[in-house]
Amino acid sequence: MRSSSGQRWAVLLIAAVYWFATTVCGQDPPAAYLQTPSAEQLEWHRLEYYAFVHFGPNTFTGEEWGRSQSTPDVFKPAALDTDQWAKSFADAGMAAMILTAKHHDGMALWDTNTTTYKIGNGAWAKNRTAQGLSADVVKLAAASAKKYGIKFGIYLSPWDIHRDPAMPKAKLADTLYDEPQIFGDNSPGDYNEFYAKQLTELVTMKYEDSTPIELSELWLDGNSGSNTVQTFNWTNFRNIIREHQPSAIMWGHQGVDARWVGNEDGVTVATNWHSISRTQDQEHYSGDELQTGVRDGTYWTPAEADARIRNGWFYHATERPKSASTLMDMYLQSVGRSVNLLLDVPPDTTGQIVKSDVDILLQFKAQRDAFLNRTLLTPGLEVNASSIRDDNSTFFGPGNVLDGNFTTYWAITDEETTGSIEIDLGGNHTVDAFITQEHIALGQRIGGYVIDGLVDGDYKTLVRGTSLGYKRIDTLDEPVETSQIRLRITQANATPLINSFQVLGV
Ligand code: FUL
Repeated sequence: MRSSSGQRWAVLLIAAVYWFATTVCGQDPPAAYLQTPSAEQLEWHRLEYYAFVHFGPNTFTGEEWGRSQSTPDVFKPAALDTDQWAKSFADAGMAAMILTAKHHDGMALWDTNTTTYKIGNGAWAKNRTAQGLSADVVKLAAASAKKYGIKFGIYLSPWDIHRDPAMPKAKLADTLYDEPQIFGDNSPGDYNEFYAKQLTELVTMKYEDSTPIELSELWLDGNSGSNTVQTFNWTNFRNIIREHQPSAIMWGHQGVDARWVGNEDGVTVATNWHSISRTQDQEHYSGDELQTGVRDGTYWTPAEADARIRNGWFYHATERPKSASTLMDMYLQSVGRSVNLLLDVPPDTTGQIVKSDVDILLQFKAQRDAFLNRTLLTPGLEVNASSIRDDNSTFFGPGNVLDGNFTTYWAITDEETTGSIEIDLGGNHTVDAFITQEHIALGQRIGGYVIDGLVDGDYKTLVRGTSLGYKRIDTLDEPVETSQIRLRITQANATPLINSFQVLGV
C-alpha cells in the first residue's frame, strides 16, 4: 500500500464526499475510466518542472560518457555547495532535483559498500572527512533539497562501464579499482544483485540526523553504449523501491511509473496520451511512439521530457546556456502538452551552478510568470454549460473549472461524450492563450476539443486540439479580440470531465 498519512486523509475526505454525494444528495460521480494514476503519480504530474543534476567524474574530465579510466582522485570540486544548487532551483520555481548518484562510468557519489569505485576513496573526500565534513554528495544534496523545500530524486545508471567487460579500463588495471567484470548475462557474477544492493543503499539512506531521506523519483536510465547484453531485473528493482520509498516514482524507458518522452529535447508532439501498453521487460517503443503514448493503453505511464540547459548533460566550459525564450518554447511543448519537464543544469568544477545558468533560470521564471499570470477568469464568474450531470451544479457544475481546486470538475451525464461551456469575459479582451486541465484522477478520456472566441458577434475557432490530459497550454499565433469564449469537447471515449479552464490575455 503506497500512501502517507496526508494521502490517507485525502482518501477519507474523497470517500466522505462520495458518500455525501451518493447517499445524501442522490448524485452519482462518474466511474473511473480504464487506467488511472496512483496517488503518487497524480502528485508527480503536479510537479511539472524540475532539475536534473549531472555531476561526477565527467565534470572534471570534460567527458559526457567517461570510460571509467580515472581514479576517484579526479573528483575534486573546489568549492562544493549543494545549498547553492537547491536554492537556485527553488528560486527558479523548480519543484525538485534529480542527482546522478552513479552515471554510466560507475563512480558512486555516495558512501557505498558495493564498490571501491566511489568518490569517498579520492583525495578530495578524504580531506573533507579529515576536517569533519561530509563527503557524501548524495546525502549533502538531499539535505540541501530539504532545506530549500524541493523534492529530491536519484539517477542510478543501470549500464555500468566500470563492470562491463566490453569496456577496457587499462588505466585502472592492478589498482584498488580493478573490480570483477560482472555486467552482462554471460559474465561471471550477478550484476542484478549488485545493482539491487546499490539501489537498496540509496532508498534506505538517512540524513545526518538519522531520519529517512524521502525520494520523489528514481531515474533508471535505459541507455547503453556497449554490445554486452544484460537483462535487468526490473521487477526486483521496482519491489525494492516500493518497499522503502512507497511514494517515489520509478522512471524507466517505458515505465514503471513514468516513461521517457522519446527524445532529449524537452518536447513532445501535439497528441500525447498518459498511458502505454508495454512494460520495461517488453520490446522498446520507438521515440515517436513514446512521444504519443497509447490511447486507452494498459498502464498509466505518463511521459517526462528530459532536456539540457546547455549542449551536454555534464558541465563543459566551452558551452553556453540556452536563452530564456528557448526554454519557454520548450516548456510550452512539454508542460504545455501534459508532460513533465526535467531540465538538466550541471554544476561546474567548483561544484556550483554557474551564474550564467542561474540567471537564465530566473529569466525563464520571470517570462513564465509574466505569461501565466494574466488569467482573465476569476473564481465565481458565471460559466454556462451545454448540460450538467444530474443538474447538480454544486458537484458537477461548470463553475468548478474556475474554483482552483484540483479535485472538482465539470461533468455531464454518462451517456454524453460531447458538450461545451461558455464564459462571458464582460467586455472585449485581447486573448492569446488557454490552459485546460482534464480531471485525470478518473482517467484520460478526451480525444478532441475546440476553443472558440466570439468575434464581431460570431464564434471563430481559435484552437483545435486532440488529447487533453493533465494540462494543456494552447497559444495563438495572433492575439484575438473577443468578449466570449467557448470550450467544446468534440470527442471523448467516456463522458468528459474538465477540472480547470483558463483564458490568458489582457
Ligand atoms: C542518457 C545518458 O546516456 C546521458 O548521458 C544522460 O544521462 C541522459 C539523461 O540519459 O541515456
